[in-house]
Amino acid sequence: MTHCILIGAPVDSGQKRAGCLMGPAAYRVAGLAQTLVALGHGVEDRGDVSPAPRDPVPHANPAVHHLAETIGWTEALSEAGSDAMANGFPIFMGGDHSLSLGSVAGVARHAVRVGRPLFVLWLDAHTDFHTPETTQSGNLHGTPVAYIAGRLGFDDFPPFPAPVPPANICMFGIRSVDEAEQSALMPEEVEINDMRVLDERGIGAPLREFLARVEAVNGLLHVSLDVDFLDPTIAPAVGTTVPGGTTFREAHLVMELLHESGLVTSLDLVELNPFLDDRGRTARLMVDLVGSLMGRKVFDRPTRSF
Ligand code: HAR
Ligand code: MN
Ligand code: MN
Ligand code: MN
Repeated sequence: MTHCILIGAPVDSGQKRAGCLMGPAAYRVAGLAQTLVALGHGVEDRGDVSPAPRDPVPHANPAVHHLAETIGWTEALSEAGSDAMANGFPIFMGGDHSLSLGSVAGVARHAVRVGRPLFVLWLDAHTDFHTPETTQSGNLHGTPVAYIAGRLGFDDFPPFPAPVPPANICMFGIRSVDEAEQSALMPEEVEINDMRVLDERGIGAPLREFLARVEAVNGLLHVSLDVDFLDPTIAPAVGTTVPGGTTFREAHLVMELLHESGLVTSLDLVELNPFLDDRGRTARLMVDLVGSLMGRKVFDRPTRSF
Protein backbone atom coordinates (compact mmCIF):
# COMPACT_ATOMS: atom_id res chain seq x y z
CA MET A 1 0.00 0.00 0.00
CA THR A 2 1.38 3.36 -1.04
CA HIS A 3 0.42 6.74 0.40
CA CYS A 4 -0.32 8.72 -2.78
CA ILE A 5 -0.26 12.50 -2.56
CA LEU A 6 -2.10 14.26 -5.38
CA ILE A 7 -0.74 17.71 -6.19
CA GLY A 8 -2.77 19.80 -8.62
CA ALA A 9 -0.49 21.84 -10.88
CA PRO A 10 -2.76 23.83 -13.23
CA VAL A 11 0.21 25.29 -15.12
CA ASP A 12 -0.55 26.85 -18.51
CA SER A 13 2.33 29.32 -18.77
CA GLY A 14 4.79 26.98 -20.53
CA GLN A 15 3.06 27.12 -23.92
CA LYS A 16 0.51 29.17 -25.81
CA ARG A 17 -2.57 27.00 -26.25
CA ALA A 18 -4.76 27.52 -23.20
CA GLY A 19 -6.36 24.51 -21.56
CA CYS A 20 -3.73 22.57 -19.58
CA LEU A 21 -4.91 24.47 -16.51
CA MET A 22 -8.01 22.25 -16.61
CA GLY A 23 -5.86 19.12 -16.30
CA PRO A 24 -6.07 18.59 -12.53
CA ALA A 25 -9.87 18.91 -12.64
CA ALA A 26 -10.05 16.42 -15.51
CA TYR A 27 -7.95 13.86 -13.58
CA ARG A 28 -10.26 14.25 -10.60
CA VAL A 29 -13.35 13.84 -12.80
CA ALA A 30 -11.78 10.82 -14.53
CA GLY A 31 -11.43 9.13 -11.14
CA LEU A 32 -7.72 9.17 -10.39
CA ALA A 33 -8.21 9.03 -6.61
CA GLN A 34 -10.88 6.31 -6.88
CA THR A 35 -8.60 4.23 -9.11
CA LEU A 36 -5.81 4.39 -6.53
CA VAL A 37 -8.14 3.56 -3.65
CA ALA A 38 -9.55 0.56 -5.57
CA LEU A 39 -5.98 -0.76 -5.87
CA GLY A 40 -5.60 -0.58 -2.09
CA HIS A 41 -3.61 2.65 -1.84
CA GLY A 42 -4.13 5.61 0.43
CA VAL A 43 -4.86 8.94 -1.25
CA GLU A 44 -4.37 12.45 0.04
CA ASP A 45 -5.44 15.18 -2.41
CA ARG A 46 -3.61 18.36 -1.42
CA GLY A 47 -5.63 20.47 -3.88
CA ASP A 48 -4.14 22.81 -6.45
CA VAL A 49 -0.91 24.70 -5.87
CA SER A 50 -1.14 28.44 -6.53
CA PRO A 51 2.06 30.46 -6.89
CA ALA A 52 2.39 33.99 -5.55
CA PRO A 53 1.96 36.63 -8.26
CA ARG A 54 5.17 38.37 -9.30
CA ASP A 55 6.37 41.19 -11.54
CA PRO A 56 7.35 40.43 -15.15
CA VAL A 57 10.95 39.28 -15.73
CA PRO A 58 12.51 40.46 -19.01
CA HIS A 59 14.62 38.06 -21.09
CA ALA A 60 17.27 38.56 -23.78
CA ASN A 61 15.46 36.03 -25.99
CA PRO A 62 12.36 37.96 -27.11
CA ALA A 63 10.49 34.72 -27.87
CA VAL A 64 10.40 33.73 -24.18
CA HIS A 65 6.99 34.39 -22.66
CA HIS A 66 5.45 34.02 -19.19
CA LEU A 67 8.90 33.76 -17.61
CA ALA A 68 7.93 35.26 -14.25
CA GLU A 69 4.83 33.10 -13.98
CA THR A 70 6.82 29.97 -14.78
CA ILE A 71 9.47 30.87 -12.19
CA GLY A 72 6.65 31.28 -9.67
CA TRP A 73 5.32 27.81 -10.48
CA THR A 74 8.83 26.38 -10.23
CA GLU A 75 9.30 27.72 -6.71
CA ALA A 76 5.84 26.72 -5.51
CA LEU A 77 5.96 23.21 -6.98
CA SER A 78 9.48 22.60 -5.73
CA GLU A 79 8.24 23.38 -2.23
CA ALA A 80 5.12 21.21 -2.61
CA GLY A 81 7.13 18.37 -4.11
CA SER A 82 9.84 18.42 -1.49
CA ASP A 83 7.22 18.33 1.28
CA ALA A 84 5.24 15.52 -0.37
CA MET A 85 8.34 13.35 -0.91
CA ALA A 86 8.89 13.33 2.83
CA ASN A 87 5.38 11.94 3.37
CA GLY A 88 4.52 9.67 0.47
CA PHE A 89 4.36 9.24 -3.28
CA PRO A 90 3.66 12.55 -5.05
CA ILE A 91 1.59 12.55 -8.23
CA PHE A 92 1.75 15.95 -9.95
CA MET A 93 -1.42 16.46 -11.97
CA GLY A 94 -0.57 18.95 -14.73
CA GLY A 95 -0.53 21.31 -16.23
CA ASP A 96 1.92 21.71 -19.10
CA HIS A 97 5.42 20.21 -18.95
CA SER A 98 7.02 23.38 -17.54
CA LEU A 99 5.65 22.12 -14.19
CA SER A 100 8.53 19.62 -14.16
CA LEU A 101 10.98 22.49 -13.60
CA GLY A 102 9.45 22.60 -10.12
CA SER A 103 8.33 19.03 -9.47
CA VAL A 104 11.73 17.54 -10.21
CA ALA A 105 13.48 20.32 -8.27
CA GLY A 106 11.41 19.36 -5.23
CA VAL A 107 12.17 15.69 -5.69
CA ALA A 108 15.87 16.52 -6.08
CA ARG A 109 15.84 18.40 -2.76
CA HIS A 110 14.49 15.25 -1.15
CA ALA A 111 17.15 13.11 -2.85
CA VAL A 112 19.82 15.32 -1.30
CA ARG A 113 18.11 15.04 2.09
CA VAL A 114 18.10 11.22 2.04
CA GLY A 115 21.45 10.87 0.25
CA ARG A 116 20.20 8.77 -2.66
CA PRO A 117 20.91 9.29 -6.38
CA LEU A 118 18.00 10.55 -8.48
CA PHE A 119 17.05 9.06 -11.84
CA VAL A 120 14.53 10.55 -14.26
CA LEU A 121 12.47 8.62 -16.80
CA TRP A 122 11.17 11.02 -19.47
CA LEU A 123 8.23 9.59 -21.47
CA ASP A 124 7.67 12.12 -24.25
CA ALA A 125 7.66 12.79 -28.00
CA HIS A 126 10.05 15.68 -27.24
CA THR A 127 13.42 15.89 -25.51
CA ASP A 128 12.54 19.20 -23.76
CA PHE A 129 16.26 20.07 -23.69
CA HIS A 130 16.09 23.76 -24.66
CA THR A 131 17.27 26.55 -22.39
CA PRO A 132 15.44 29.91 -22.30
CA GLU A 133 18.29 31.11 -24.55
CA THR A 134 17.92 28.43 -27.26
CA THR A 135 14.13 28.03 -27.48
CA GLN A 136 12.69 29.45 -30.70
CA SER A 137 9.06 28.98 -29.73
CA GLY A 138 9.68 30.63 -26.36
CA ASN A 139 7.55 27.89 -24.82
CA LEU A 140 9.22 26.98 -21.55
CA HIS A 141 7.59 23.53 -21.48
CA GLY A 142 10.39 22.67 -23.90
CA THR A 143 13.10 23.29 -21.26
CA PRO A 144 12.74 21.17 -18.09
CA VAL A 145 15.26 18.43 -18.90
CA ALA A 146 17.98 21.02 -19.50
CA TYR A 147 17.24 22.56 -16.09
CA ILE A 148 17.21 19.17 -14.37
CA ALA A 149 20.53 18.24 -15.98
CA GLY A 150 22.11 21.48 -14.79
CA ARG A 151 22.57 23.18 -18.18
CA LEU A 152 23.56 26.84 -18.05
CA GLY A 153 21.00 29.47 -19.08
CA PHE A 154 18.54 29.28 -16.19
CA ASP A 155 19.90 32.26 -14.21
CA ASP A 156 16.40 33.66 -13.63
CA PHE A 157 15.29 30.42 -11.97
CA PRO A 158 16.20 29.15 -8.52
CA PRO A 159 19.43 27.14 -8.86
CA PHE A 160 18.54 23.48 -9.43
CA PRO A 161 19.13 21.76 -6.06
CA ALA A 162 21.44 18.95 -7.24
CA PRO A 163 21.60 18.53 -11.01
CA VAL A 164 20.81 15.02 -12.20
CA PRO A 165 23.78 13.47 -14.02
CA PRO A 166 22.77 13.13 -17.70
CA ALA A 167 23.52 9.40 -17.52
CA ASN A 168 20.71 9.11 -14.95
CA ILE A 169 18.18 10.54 -17.41
CA CYS A 170 16.46 8.15 -19.77
CA MET A 171 13.94 9.06 -22.47
CA PHE A 172 11.40 6.95 -24.32
CA GLY A 173 9.05 7.85 -27.18
CA ILE A 174 11.20 10.60 -28.71
CA ARG A 175 10.27 11.67 -32.24
CA SER A 176 10.60 15.48 -32.33
CA VAL A 177 13.96 17.10 -31.59
CA ASP A 178 14.95 20.66 -32.54
CA GLU A 179 18.42 21.36 -33.92
CA ALA A 180 19.62 23.21 -30.82
CA GLU A 181 18.48 20.29 -28.66
CA GLN A 182 20.17 17.78 -30.95
CA SER A 183 23.53 19.55 -30.72
CA ALA A 184 23.26 20.08 -26.96
CA LEU A 185 22.37 16.42 -26.39
CA MET A 186 25.07 15.06 -28.69
CA PRO A 187 27.95 15.17 -26.14
CA GLU A 188 25.71 14.21 -23.19
CA GLU A 189 25.07 10.76 -21.81
CA VAL A 190 21.29 11.11 -21.69
CA GLU A 191 19.85 7.78 -22.85
CA ILE A 192 17.53 8.47 -25.76
CA ASN A 193 15.26 5.63 -26.77
CA ASP A 194 13.62 7.30 -29.73
CA MET A 195 10.82 5.64 -31.67
CA ARG A 196 13.38 4.06 -34.01
CA VAL A 197 14.94 2.22 -31.06
CA LEU A 198 11.50 1.10 -29.85
CA ASP A 199 10.60 -0.15 -33.35
CA GLU A 200 13.76 -2.25 -33.47
CA ARG A 201 14.07 -3.47 -29.88
CA GLY A 202 10.61 -3.16 -28.40
CA ILE A 203 10.02 -1.10 -25.29
CA GLY A 204 10.57 -3.77 -22.62
CA ALA A 205 14.26 -4.58 -23.11
CA PRO A 206 15.67 -1.03 -22.94
CA LEU A 207 13.39 -0.20 -20.01
CA ARG A 208 14.56 -3.26 -18.05
CA GLU A 209 18.18 -2.22 -18.65
CA PHE A 210 17.51 1.25 -17.29
CA LEU A 211 15.61 -0.09 -14.26
CA ALA A 212 18.51 -2.42 -13.48
CA ARG A 213 20.79 0.63 -13.36
CA VAL A 214 18.45 2.41 -10.94
CA GLU A 215 18.15 -0.66 -8.72
CA ALA A 216 21.91 -1.26 -8.63
CA VAL A 217 22.53 2.02 -6.77
CA ASN A 218 19.26 2.21 -4.77
CA GLY A 219 18.17 5.25 -6.75
CA LEU A 220 15.03 7.31 -6.46
CA LEU A 221 13.09 7.26 -9.73
CA HIS A 222 10.97 10.14 -10.96
CA VAL A 223 8.71 9.41 -13.96
CA SER A 224 7.51 12.27 -16.15
CA LEU A 225 4.66 11.17 -18.44
CA ASP A 226 3.82 13.59 -21.25
CA VAL A 227 0.51 12.84 -23.01
CA ASP A 228 2.29 13.15 -26.37
CA PHE A 229 4.37 10.06 -25.50
CA LEU A 230 1.21 8.28 -26.68
CA ASP A 231 0.13 8.11 -30.28
CA PRO A 232 -2.35 10.93 -31.03
CA THR A 233 -4.91 8.41 -32.32
CA ILE A 234 -5.36 7.12 -28.75
CA ALA A 235 -4.52 10.37 -26.90
CA PRO A 236 -5.77 13.40 -28.84
CA ALA A 237 -5.98 15.84 -25.91
CA VAL A 238 -2.58 17.49 -26.28
CA GLY A 239 -1.46 20.70 -27.98
CA THR A 240 1.64 19.22 -29.56
CA THR A 241 0.56 15.99 -31.26
CA VAL A 242 3.29 14.13 -33.14
CA PRO A 243 2.41 11.08 -35.23
CA GLY A 244 4.12 7.75 -34.64
CA GLY A 245 3.82 7.58 -30.86
CA THR A 246 3.57 4.62 -28.52
CA THR A 247 0.62 2.26 -28.64
CA PHE A 248 -1.88 1.49 -25.89
CA ARG A 249 -0.09 -1.73 -24.99
CA GLU A 250 3.43 -0.28 -25.18
CA ALA A 251 2.40 2.40 -22.72
CA HIS A 252 0.72 -0.06 -20.37
CA LEU A 253 3.74 -2.39 -20.56
CA VAL A 254 5.99 0.47 -19.45
CA MET A 255 3.71 1.08 -16.48
CA GLU A 256 3.48 -2.64 -15.61
CA LEU A 257 7.26 -3.06 -15.70
CA LEU A 258 7.66 0.07 -13.57
CA HIS A 259 5.24 -1.35 -11.04
CA GLU A 260 7.04 -4.69 -10.88
CA SER A 261 10.35 -2.91 -10.38
CA GLY A 262 9.04 -1.20 -7.25
CA LEU A 263 11.44 1.66 -7.99
CA VAL A 264 9.22 4.63 -8.86
CA THR A 265 9.07 7.28 -6.14
CA SER A 266 7.28 10.20 -7.87
CA LEU A 267 5.24 10.92 -11.00
CA ASP A 268 4.27 13.82 -13.27
CA LEU A 269 1.20 13.68 -15.51
CA VAL A 270 1.66 16.49 -18.02
CA GLU A 271 0.35 18.23 -21.13
CA LEU A 272 -3.24 16.98 -20.90
CA ASN A 273 -5.41 19.67 -22.48
CA PRO A 274 -8.99 18.64 -21.63
CA PHE A 275 -10.33 21.31 -24.01
CA LEU A 276 -8.98 19.20 -26.90
CA ASP A 277 -10.23 15.86 -25.60
CA ASP A 278 -12.73 13.51 -27.17
CA ARG A 279 -15.33 12.77 -24.49
CA GLY A 280 -12.63 12.41 -21.81
CA ARG A 281 -10.86 9.48 -23.45
CA THR A 282 -7.35 10.88 -23.03
CA ALA A 283 -7.92 11.73 -19.37
CA ARG A 284 -9.29 8.24 -18.79
CA LEU A 285 -6.34 6.62 -20.59
CA MET A 286 -3.90 8.59 -18.43
CA VAL A 287 -5.74 7.47 -15.29
CA ASP A 288 -5.71 3.86 -16.51
CA LEU A 289 -1.95 4.11 -17.08
CA VAL A 290 -1.53 5.28 -13.49
CA GLY A 291 -3.61 2.24 -12.53
CA SER A 292 -1.09 -0.05 -14.25
CA LEU A 293 1.80 1.82 -12.63
CA MET A 294 0.20 1.31 -9.24
CA GLY A 295 -0.45 -2.41 -9.57
CA ARG A 296 -3.37 -3.19 -11.83
CA LYS A 297 -2.56 -6.30 -13.87
CA VAL A 298 -4.02 -7.92 -16.96
CA PHE A 299 -3.55 -11.32 -15.27
CA ASP A 300 -1.99 -11.88 -11.88
CA ARG A 301 1.04 -14.14 -12.29
CA PRO A 302 2.93 -15.49 -9.29
CA THR A 303 6.41 -14.60 -10.66
CA ARG A 304 7.81 -11.22 -11.48
CA SER A 305 9.32 -10.61 -14.89
CA PHE A 306 11.63 -7.71 -14.06
N1 HAR B 1 10.84 21.59 -29.14
C1 HAR B 1 9.66 22.38 -29.37
C2 HAR B 1 9.76 23.73 -28.68
O1 HAR B 1 10.64 23.93 -27.90
C3 HAR B 1 8.44 21.66 -28.93
C4 HAR B 1 8.39 21.41 -27.46
C5 HAR B 1 7.12 20.76 -27.13
N2 HAR B 1 7.18 20.28 -25.82
C6 HAR B 1 6.17 19.65 -25.27
N3 HAR B 1 6.53 18.96 -24.26
N4 HAR B 1 5.08 19.56 -25.77
O2 HAR B 1 7.29 17.88 -24.53
O3 HAR B 1 8.94 24.58 -28.91
MN1 MN C 1 8.45 23.10 3.21
MN1 MN D 1 7.25 17.29 -22.67
MN1 MN E 1 5.98 16.47 -25.52
